[in-house]
Amino acid sequence: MPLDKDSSEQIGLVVKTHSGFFTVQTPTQLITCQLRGSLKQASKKTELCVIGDRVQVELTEDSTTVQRGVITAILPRERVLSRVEPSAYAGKAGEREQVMIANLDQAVFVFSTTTPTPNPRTLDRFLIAAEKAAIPSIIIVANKIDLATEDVLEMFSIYAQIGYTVMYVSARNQTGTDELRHALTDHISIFTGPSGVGKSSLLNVIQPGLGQAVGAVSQKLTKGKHTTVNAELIPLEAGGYVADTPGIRTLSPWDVEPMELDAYYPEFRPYISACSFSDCTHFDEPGCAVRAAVERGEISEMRYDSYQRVREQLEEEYVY
Ligand SMILES: Nc1nc2c(ncn2[C@@H]2O[C@H](COP(=O)(O)OP(=O)(O)OP(=O)(O)O)[C@@H](O)[C@H]2O)c(=O)[nH]1
Ligand SMILES: [Mg+2]
Ligand SMILES: [Zn+2]
Repeated sequence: MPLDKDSSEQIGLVVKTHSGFFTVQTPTQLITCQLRGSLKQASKKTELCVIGDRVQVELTEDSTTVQRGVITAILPRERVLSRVEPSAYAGKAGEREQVMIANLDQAVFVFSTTTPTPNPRTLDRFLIAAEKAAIPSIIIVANKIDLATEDVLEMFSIYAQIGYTVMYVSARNQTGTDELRHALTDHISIFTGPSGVGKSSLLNVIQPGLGQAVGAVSQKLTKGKHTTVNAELIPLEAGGYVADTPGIRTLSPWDVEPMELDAYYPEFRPYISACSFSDCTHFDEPGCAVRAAVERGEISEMRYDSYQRVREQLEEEYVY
């Protein structure tokens, strides 16, 4: 009996990408796929297909070991988390969007209390990208709590005061890891943050037996060597998926205009409409309610300072 062509078409989830190949999870199997040529030509974007994409797959050859297929269509995305592709063009005309993951509903930004020392301005850039993308759930993870000092805890507490969920955990001591596992269950989350903060270590605790490679921080910092090389969506035993990703040094949020930046600092929002000028930059205009809130201690100086720096950078790069 001839094979019905339609029976070889399946819908699946892209769980891994590696130099032109895509691993697709269908309800019944894992398929190693390439993109149909016409799809590649249709778009000049760098990443046409990323982890989290739901795709239509046509099975090709059937061997006993590997099931292969061709991705014939990428279904519309609900949302994406993007950044400016780190390249020679970043900050210039010709810069490109790098989609880190599609269809996520939770972003988990993992930082460590020390080694490497957390940089709040780096964290703010992650948060801006997540606010811009309207990710329904954002979690800040402060890992290596076993090594924490008072001042670094104070820095993380500023984010809790703003209203972000901050989870204090230790992969080494397994502190807070049950809560983190619970928070991941039934979501599609990205685990991202700088290299060496312990993303893979945490996932190994959350799901024993996972065997994600873990590397020493000294190697990463001196040799710029990331232990995790490819982003990968990991199915959780309790339900849902989490993406382990290679550490990133900095994240420039994609497609944020200077004028809209204040909206991505949630604690500014209640004050913005009270500024005397509707297009207030909150730098030095008279009657600025945001600056007044900073002076009264209702907005943290650290966050206001970060806002100013990011805004200055956006103004430099923005073409009016
Ligand atoms: N003290 C302490 N060390 C930790 C903890 N979690 C991870 N580490 C160590 O931090 C180092 C980096 O851990 P990884 O899990 O490889 O970090 P990563 O964020 O996945 O790094 P990349 O894959 O390079 O992005 C390893 O030496 C871990 O043993 C923790 O809770 N406490
Ligand atoms: Mg890793
Ligand atoms: Zn203002």
